[in-house]
Amino acid sequence: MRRSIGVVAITSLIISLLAPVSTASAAPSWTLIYETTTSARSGNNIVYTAGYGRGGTAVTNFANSGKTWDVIRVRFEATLSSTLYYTDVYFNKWSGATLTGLEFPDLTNANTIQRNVSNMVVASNYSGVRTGTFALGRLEWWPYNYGQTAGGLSPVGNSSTYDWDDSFVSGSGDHGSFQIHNLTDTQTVVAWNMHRTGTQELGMGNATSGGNPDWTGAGGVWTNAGFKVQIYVGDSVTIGTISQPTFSGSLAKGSTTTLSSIVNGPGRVTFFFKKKRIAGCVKKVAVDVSGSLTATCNFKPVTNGPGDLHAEYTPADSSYTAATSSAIAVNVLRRSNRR
Ligand SMILES: [Ca+2]
Ligand SMILES: [Ca+2]
Repeated sequence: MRRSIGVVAITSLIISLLAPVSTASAAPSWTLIYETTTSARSGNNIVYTAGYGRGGTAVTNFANSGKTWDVIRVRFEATLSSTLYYTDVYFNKWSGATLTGLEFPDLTNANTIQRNVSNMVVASNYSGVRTGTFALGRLEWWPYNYGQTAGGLSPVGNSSTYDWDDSFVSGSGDHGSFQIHNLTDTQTVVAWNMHRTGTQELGMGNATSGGNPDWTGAGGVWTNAGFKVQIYVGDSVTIGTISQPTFSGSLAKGSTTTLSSIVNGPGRVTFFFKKKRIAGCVKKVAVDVSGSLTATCNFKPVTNGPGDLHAEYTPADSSYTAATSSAIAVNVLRRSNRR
């Protein structure tokens, strides 16, 4: 019996050491920069929540922070049949994107964004929205009137309906479109159209009434009770961390001890003694040990005397930054045991 228990214990240890560590990239850290809870313009202007407007405290503080951003997120909330739903979408920043360019499009800033975006991630509590990660999405954001004809992007939509491929003319009218589409599934994800005073055309997923998938002309199905649209920018890169190396017992010349360090992301660890790489302790893969990504190696000092140990983390991919641990001062004892 004892033997079988031992086998089980060893087997489970091996399994835990070999188990793949989740390498899903960490959730981006988000900063809310713009928000509106008013679905209709006031005059030429989208009405922002105090502090989250154009040139507001939020966007100004973010700009002044010097933080980088590589993802853009839109959260949209509106009501259908007395239930408030949300859809939350993020996608990669495109080259040339600016903070002011992400202001809601209105007749004052004349912002227009008609483009495809990549790596769209969709979350929603409304069943009509397909959730998940999609390779390609499209934004149709402008303050003007628009037509059903294709706008010149690929893939091409239906030129007889208002859908994920329409066209606008700068300066023409003031209907307005703030739409996000999932091109992988050719589905409208969120729509906020008709920004004039009146009944806005709101929706999540493809339109469920009228002949236009993007809710154009289908005002009043979804209502602006609880209406909220937020724009966030985020950084999907996580700062890497690595703990100071630990070991058990005392270090002695000629004796083997196990060094270990914990990192916060997938990758490899190299251990150093007196700032030199330790043989056999180079690029050790961090594995999940009781929930912590831990790298270990055997260290057998060849000389005695004082020195310092530290470790360096090399991430598996660009979603984490490299890191160097603090050093720990140690004193390697003389060979203590008989040979
Ligand atoms: Ca169209
Ligand atoms: Ca459209």
